[in-house]
Amino acid sequence: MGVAADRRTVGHPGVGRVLVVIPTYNEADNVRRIVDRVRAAAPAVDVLVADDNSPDGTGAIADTIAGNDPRVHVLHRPGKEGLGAAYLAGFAWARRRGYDAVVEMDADGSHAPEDLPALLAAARDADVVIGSRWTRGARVLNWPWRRLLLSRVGNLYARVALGMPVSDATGGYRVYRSSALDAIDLDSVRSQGYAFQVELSRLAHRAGVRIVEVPITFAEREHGDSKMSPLIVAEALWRVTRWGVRDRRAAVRARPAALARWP
Ligand SMILES: Nc1nc2c(ncn2[C@@H]2O[C@H](COP(=O)(O)OP(=O)(O)OP(=O)(O)O)[C@@H](O)[C@H]2O)c(=O)[nH]1
Ligand SMILES: [Mg+2]
Repeated sequence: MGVAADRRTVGHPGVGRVLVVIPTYNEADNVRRIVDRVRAAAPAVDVLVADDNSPDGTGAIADTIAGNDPRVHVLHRPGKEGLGAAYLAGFAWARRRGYDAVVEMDADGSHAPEDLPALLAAARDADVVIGSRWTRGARVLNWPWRRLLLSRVGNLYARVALGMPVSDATGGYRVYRSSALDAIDLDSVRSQGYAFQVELSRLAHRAGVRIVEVPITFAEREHGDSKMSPLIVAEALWRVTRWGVRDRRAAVRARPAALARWP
């Protein structure tokens, strides 16, 4: 059976074998809930919990779940290295096993697994699908105004600085088809926090792959503690500014050649 036929008949219709990567650090109160919801919402997808040796025992809980469900897997990492590193390890895990698409999803319930079928439906005709909080039809529930403001301003800045037509470049609920991962040089990625999502958006945009956004219902976490920190915000601000400056310099350098060809 050829790859195209596989994609129609194996895994998620039109997308193929899908791995949902869920990075965890101290998500003992959330990991079982989120995995159960994913399995109920999209029974044909596999799940990989990428745990950074959480002191609260999240990894052991994930092992128990995986022991009872062949579609659930656990990647144990030695220590806390940040969201970006956990995702890169999860992507590599997926590619070694020939998955056709990977999904990024937080463990804390902010990304509703019930929205996953809509994201995967959009992935039939796209290389990257971004679950967006800031597109028509999206909803953000129970977020304090400071977080709303940070996300709106951060996304506006990223869009203007990087010239990307993406409304939620910092959002972490996404589908990457293997076509997108092939087009992006993942080895060059150094970002850790929100910057990781922006960097992958930027690389996908520059690679010219098809990016679509789908409205999601985003909810504030109910259990456990946030890992968001001023350092994570500062990293995103610094990196976006640096990429923006670098892109503008490159555009200016390219201009004389363009003028020489004119008219
Ligand atoms: N493996 C791993 N996962 C992490 C790390 N940091 C955060 N995570 C996970 O990444 C996801 C997002 O982290 P959150 O703490 O929810 O960050 P956030 O969504 O920006 O912040 P809140 O909105 O306040 O929850 C969660 O599933 C975390 O457990 C890390 O260093 N390693
Ligand atoms: Mg969160």
